[in-house]
Amino acid sequence: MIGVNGSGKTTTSAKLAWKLKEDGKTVTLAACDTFRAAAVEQLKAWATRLELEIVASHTGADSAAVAFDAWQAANSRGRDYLIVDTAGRLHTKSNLMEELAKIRRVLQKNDPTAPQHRWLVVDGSLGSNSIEQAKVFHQSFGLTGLVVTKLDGTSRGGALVGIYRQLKLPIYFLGLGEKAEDLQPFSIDNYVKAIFGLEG
Ligand SMILES: Nc1nc2c(ncn2[C@@H]2O[C@H](COP(=O)(O)OP(=O)(O)OP(=O)(O)O)[C@@H](O)[C@H]2O)c(=O)[nH]1
Ligand SMILES: [Mg+2]
Repeated sequence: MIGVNGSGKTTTSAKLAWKLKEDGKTVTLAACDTFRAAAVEQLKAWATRLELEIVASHTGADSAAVAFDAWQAANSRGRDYLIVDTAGRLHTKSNLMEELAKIRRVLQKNDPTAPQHRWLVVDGSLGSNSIEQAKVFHQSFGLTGLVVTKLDGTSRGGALVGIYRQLKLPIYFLGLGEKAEDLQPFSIDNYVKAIFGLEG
């Protein structure tokens, strides 16, 4: 999970892990935001509340080392998914972008195809600003998809059309609130129906 500060990465990581678990999959979370104070605690709190497995170190630890350990733990326990939460970063800050590349390299040491998905978490209430950010992340990391969050507010959904048209990346999930169950698989049919006020 990657994206700019506050876009919803940590919340989405927890929501997604919970959804997968509800679907009968086994999931490990990796707390790789070792940059922002309290970020590790935030994901740990989700993990405790939702009874999710988590691999975490402390603030200031090497995020790539956490990713490495988490991969090893998930693999040795035979887990289906490893979800890596990362620190919020501006696409213009090259040292932080380099840190993401390092996390990726370290995962690839274990599995050359990892991370199989690179999802950008985008705040859907920010409009065209998020499209520019997404383009840079896409150039750097080859995104495989998007999660668009905060679509429960008043700005509901209009931005999605622009994001979809310009980036041509699949939108996998929508964030529709702050609770675990507020993550909805994206479907164009349901989206169009919602815009017209029809039943999804
Ligand atoms: N209303 C609403 N709030 C959301 C949604 N997703 C996340 N939030 C809230 O947005 C705030 C930031 O969410 P985080 O998950 O911490 O965002 P982040 O990208 O991990 O932030 P950093 O790690 O600081 O970059 C929190 O208060 C979340 O509860 C959503 O879909 N709807
Ligand atoms: Mg976070």
